[in-house]
Amino acid sequence: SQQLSEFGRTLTSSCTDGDHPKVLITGGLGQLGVGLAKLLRERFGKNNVILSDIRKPPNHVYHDGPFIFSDILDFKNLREIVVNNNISWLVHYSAVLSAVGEDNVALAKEVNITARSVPSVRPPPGTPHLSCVYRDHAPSMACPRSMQSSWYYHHRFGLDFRCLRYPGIISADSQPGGGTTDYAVQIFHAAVKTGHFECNLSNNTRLPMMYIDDCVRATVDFLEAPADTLISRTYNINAMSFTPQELTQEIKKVLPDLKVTYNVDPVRQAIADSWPMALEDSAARRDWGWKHEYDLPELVQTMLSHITLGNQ
Ligand code: AKB
Repeated sequence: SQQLSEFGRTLTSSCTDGDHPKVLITGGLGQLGVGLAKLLRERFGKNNVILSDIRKPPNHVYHDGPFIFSDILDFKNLREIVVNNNISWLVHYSAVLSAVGEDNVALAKEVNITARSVPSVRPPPGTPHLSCVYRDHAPSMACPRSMQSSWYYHHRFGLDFRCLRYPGIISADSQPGGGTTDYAVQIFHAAVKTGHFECNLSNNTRLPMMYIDDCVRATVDFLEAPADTLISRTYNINAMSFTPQELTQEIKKVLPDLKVTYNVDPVRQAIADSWPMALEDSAARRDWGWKHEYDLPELVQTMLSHITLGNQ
């Protein structure tokens, strides 16, 4: 055990920058990872936040900070990355989103369930303070199976496991891929570019949603919340709920000529119909002070000004 703690100390002194955590974000090139990395790098320094993904990143990602090409399904490699980089916070954003998951159930199971079970993330010897934060990929109210083994490792080995269940996340400069809530991002781009949008959910489908800045801020607050304030390890967060029709009406206040037609995708519609219309997040508000800042009008103003400016 002395050898192990020596090993831990060596890594600690050579790999951390002061008291900052060393963070690995898997699935880091997706809709959420780049935004989270930006905020964490401002706080902890660029080299203390590593992105990993199974895609080759655009060049600017290399300039923004460290990137590792890695397949989340290669558990041995993931453990090597954690140990070799003295990772103390693992943010697990790798996910196959809902609609793509329906098309490829085997892959969705591997990525969303197997890869999240702890053998891949259990703290290896010498990194006893590993924290894991998972993005739960489907806003179901049930505790997903993928979290159960993390609970076990929390109780058995003290793994500081935390899970945040997000609603559909809406962002201007990064695109979701293969989700059921994607329409709520695509409509803004279509509204600005062509003035016409064909929606793949029915006009009265109500789903929970959040602007990305709220999502990133919530995630950092949750990561930093003292462990003794967390009565649970799994929290929902929510900001607003709306239907395609309500979103359209709000966008039309700024772009009155927007025309929305409906061509319902049965797969996405069935998924949406199985989800709750809102996520109950009173526990997050009570235990670690979660509070959203963006409601529907604020979201629409912000999205349209980002997209319009980006197109100039
Ligand atoms: C999806 O639509 O799959 C995701 C989600 C769970 O909200 N955006």
